[in-house]
Amino acid sequence: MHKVILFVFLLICYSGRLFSQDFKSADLNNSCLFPEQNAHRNLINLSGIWSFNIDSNNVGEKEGWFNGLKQARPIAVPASWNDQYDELRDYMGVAWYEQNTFVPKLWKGQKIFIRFGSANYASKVWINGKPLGKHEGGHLPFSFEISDYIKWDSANKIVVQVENILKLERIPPGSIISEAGFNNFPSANYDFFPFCGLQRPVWIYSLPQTNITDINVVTKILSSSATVEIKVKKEGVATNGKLVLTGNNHKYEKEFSFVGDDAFITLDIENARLWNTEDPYLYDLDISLNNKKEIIDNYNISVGIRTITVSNNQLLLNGKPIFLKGFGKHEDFPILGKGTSYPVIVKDFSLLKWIGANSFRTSHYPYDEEYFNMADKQGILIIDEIPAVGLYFDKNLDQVNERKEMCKQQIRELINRDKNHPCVIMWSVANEPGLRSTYLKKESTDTISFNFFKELINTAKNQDKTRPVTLVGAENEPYQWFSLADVVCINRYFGWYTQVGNIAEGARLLNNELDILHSRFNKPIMLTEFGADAYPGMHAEVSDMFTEEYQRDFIKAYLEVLDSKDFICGAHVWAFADFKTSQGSGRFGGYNWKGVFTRDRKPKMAAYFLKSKWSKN
Ligand code: BDP
Repeated sequence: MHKVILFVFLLICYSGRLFSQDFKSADLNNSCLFPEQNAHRNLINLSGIWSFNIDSNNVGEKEGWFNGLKQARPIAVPASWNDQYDELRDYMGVAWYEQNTFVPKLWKGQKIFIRFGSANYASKVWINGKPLGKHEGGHLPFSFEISDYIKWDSANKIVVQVENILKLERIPPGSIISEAGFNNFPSANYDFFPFCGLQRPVWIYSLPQTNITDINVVTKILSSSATVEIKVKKEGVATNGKLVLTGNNHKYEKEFSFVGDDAFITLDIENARLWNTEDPYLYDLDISLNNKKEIIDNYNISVGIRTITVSNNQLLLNGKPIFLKGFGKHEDFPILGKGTSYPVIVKDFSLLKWIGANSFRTSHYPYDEEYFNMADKQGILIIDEIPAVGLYFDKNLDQVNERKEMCKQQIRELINRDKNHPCVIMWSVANEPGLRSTYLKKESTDTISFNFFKELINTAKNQDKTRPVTLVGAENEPYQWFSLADVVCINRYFGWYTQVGNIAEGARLLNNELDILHSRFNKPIMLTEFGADAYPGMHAEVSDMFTEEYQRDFIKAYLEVLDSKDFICGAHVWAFADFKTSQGSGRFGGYNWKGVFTRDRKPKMAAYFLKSKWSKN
């Protein structure tokens, strides 16, 4: 009898193992550098039409869909799945993608990886039926090594499970009930549509066995010269390397040796040509590894020599005060949803230049890496934000902690990805966090939220000692959080959500509050959001809410207040363009109409007003 029980027990354990596959979380060290094609490295871009199926009952894993989708329809990658088929618009569950591709035999013997620009929100990846790993968080890249799984004589089957179940403990939090201010569908605690899927390009790339795994560049400016400090990390047998920095009619060459896997090199640059918004000059840095005089790997990056600091109520670029003129934006466009689109990126930068802006915030999540390459080249400054929008504190401390750990993971991944871009001038660890009313504000709650943000800001500062860190605050939320930030960033809508229809009263309240914040913190203050909805083409002789005139007058009145204070370091209008939201009674047609450009990038009256103002100064 005992033997029978033991047998049944073992059978159950074994069949359980058949279904439970081992998924390791993606290793951050695999995605430090954007894949590059050169004499030693190779690249295949898997953008195109993939196969797709939704799995609303979540049976795919049990039924072995990772071996290939039996039923599927075409879907574009990169793009959100939501607007590619009508019935997918509001689908937030589990879905599967499949692509089959050869890997050239010439790549044999190299280290081969697959890299996802992002997968929103959580994903698992298989190749040729074998589990590779998993990743959580919807807007940052992750990679897995696939060298040992590749078939060289037939196509390789790549299958990805992506799910975007809106959950309270996620970043950003979904599925929240109206008490936090939102009552919308699909239900999310933030004001943009929860677009999902494989929204960024997917790459297969190769590296030599001995390769450069990471580069960290820090630039410093001395009185008449500058230094470029470079840390190179490698794996494999190389003991030496060489770097060449070229620019401004000079070439700086230096050979270096590794201590362990790291090498630190400092270059002194005489008469450095500094990177700034007027002259975004980029030097070219070429790093190579060599083995007995033969080059075995190299990597090329652009270097902008610049510093960004905060002092005396001002934000300083290269030691000189800079005023940030620009917008909060979204990755959002018809049909693509949040999918990467190079034409839209190019168009947005051309409009930023047209209007005279010098900056934007990646509200409310990290954008595609091409935004950063463009901004480096065009001298546009970026406040780089993790997807911590709609954070809230209530009595469920387990959920609060889960959100905190996910925020920290996203800070680490964000800085890992964007650290070498001169355009990135500040990290933002949250947008408009709030205390819920059920969470008794007088209790220990303030300590909990304060420590939460302290930990996030320290995480950013420990990883990057060269940039300011901030969090963006909403109306009526605790001021004490700002004591942790280098720049006080606030979003204000007096004259829109409150003091409705009364721009003058809104501007008066703004004026008063700015003075209070200044005397309390004595730090530079930035208005990271202010604006009004304008339905394109709606006009009135006396400006009424929702008309283009009201939006223009609102922005004008706010800018007048900001101009009158010398401690303001920036004004970002909300928003750059109209964007899709969940449905709600405050979101006419399922859109936020606060764009100064329409969703298809046509200027409203406010855009012409801003152009006339910003192009002048
Ligand atoms: C702010 C949010 C932003 C919203 C905006 C608005 O930061 O995401 O879209 O308000 O309501 O609260 O238009």
